[in-house]
Amino acid sequence: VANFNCIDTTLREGEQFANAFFNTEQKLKVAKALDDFGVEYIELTSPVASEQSREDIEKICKLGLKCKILSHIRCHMTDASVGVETAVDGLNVVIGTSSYLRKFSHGKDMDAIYKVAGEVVTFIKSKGKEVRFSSEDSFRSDLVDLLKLYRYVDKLGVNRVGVADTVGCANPRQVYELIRTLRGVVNCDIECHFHNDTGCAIANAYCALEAGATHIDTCVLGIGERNGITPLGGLAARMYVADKAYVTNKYNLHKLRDLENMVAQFVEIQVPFNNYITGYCAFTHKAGIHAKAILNNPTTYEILRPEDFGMTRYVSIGHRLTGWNAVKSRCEQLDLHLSDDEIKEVTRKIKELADIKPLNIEEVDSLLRVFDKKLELTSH
Ligand code: HCA
Ligand code: CU
Repeated sequence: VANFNCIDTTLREGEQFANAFFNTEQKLKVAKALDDFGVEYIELTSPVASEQSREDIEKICKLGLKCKILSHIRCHMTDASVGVETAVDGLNVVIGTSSYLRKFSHGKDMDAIYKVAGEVVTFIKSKGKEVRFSSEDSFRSDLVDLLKLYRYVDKLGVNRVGVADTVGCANPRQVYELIRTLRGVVNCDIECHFHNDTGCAIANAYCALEAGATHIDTCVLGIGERNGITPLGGLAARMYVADKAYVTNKYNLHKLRDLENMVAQFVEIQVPFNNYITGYCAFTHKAGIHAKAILNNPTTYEILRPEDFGMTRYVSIGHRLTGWNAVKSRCEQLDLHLSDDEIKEVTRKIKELADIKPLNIEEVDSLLRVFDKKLELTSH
C-alpha cells in the first residue's frame, strides 16, 4: 500500500449518527482536534442543510487549519451554487446510481445523471474549487453505468471520483476488484467510503488502498448513519501495521485518545471496551503464558506498540490464568523481595482464591505484601 489520505467526515457523516447534535463550539473543537491529529481533509455538512450549518462552515474555515476543508453536497446546481460561495477548499458531490436510489430516491435515469453531473462539475471547477464526484450505493449499481460515469467526470477534470458502500454490503474482495478496475479507467484520485453494517469497513478500506484508492473517508469512533463507517483509529491501527514509519510520521497518534474521548462525550457514548488502540483492554495481557512472554519482549504478543499511541501496557495478574513470572514482575514493581519459591507459592494462593471470587489488584498486592513481611520476620 502506497500513500493514502484520510478525509475525516465526523462533521458530516458523523452528524448523521443517531445521537450526534453538534453545536458550533463542539464542531470547532472537533475540527481543531482532527487537524492536530493530522488528517489531510475534513468534510462538513452541506451549507444547504440549515442556516446554522452554513454559518458553522464559515467559522471552521476561519480557524486557519492545516487540513483542507470540504463540504458535502448533492449533485444539484442549487447546492453547488451555495457551496461555491462558502470558503471551503472543495466540494464533495454525491448522487445515487443504484437502481434502488434511482427509483426510490431522486428518480433520475442515467441520462439525467450525466447531464446534472456535467453541469455541476464544470460549474464548481470554473469557480476554482476542488471537486469530487461520488456515486452513492456504488456496489449495487450497474458496473458499466458506473465506469462510464466515472470516466465522463474524470474527463471533465474532477480531482477525485468517489466509491461509496452506502449500505455496507461490500466485502474486501469485491472492493479490491471494483477499485482495481476503476484504477484502469480514470486518471484522477479515488476516494472510498465504507459503511460498517457487516463489520468490513476497515478491511474494505485497506483493500481499496491496495487496489489503488488514494483517499479514505473516516469518522472518529466510526460514528455515522446506522452503525457508522470506517473508524479513524481503526484505520490508523491497520495502516500502522502496514507501514509504521509512514503512519507515525504523518499522524500525531498520541492525540487519538483525547480526540475520541471528546467526540464520545459530545455524542454521549462510551468508547467501546474493544476499541482499536484506546479500548480499555487493548493493551492488557492476561494469560500466564502471554504475560511471561510480554515481560520478556513485548513484540511477542503486541503488534501495536502502546507507547506510539501514548498508551500503556497492563499485565493482569489477579486471576486463575495467572503465572508466576507475571507475579514476580508485580513484586518488582512494588519493590517486594520474595524468593522464586515464595512467588510460586503466592501464585498458587492467587489461583486458589480466584477460583472462589474475582480479585482486584489491591487484594493481590496485599497477598504479596504478606509474603514480604514473612520474609522480614524470618530473617530477623
Ligand atoms: C449517505 C451518503 C453517503 C455519501 C458518501 C459519499 C453514503 O447515504 O448519507 O459522498 O461518497 O454513504 O453514500 O454518506
Ligand atoms: Cu455514508
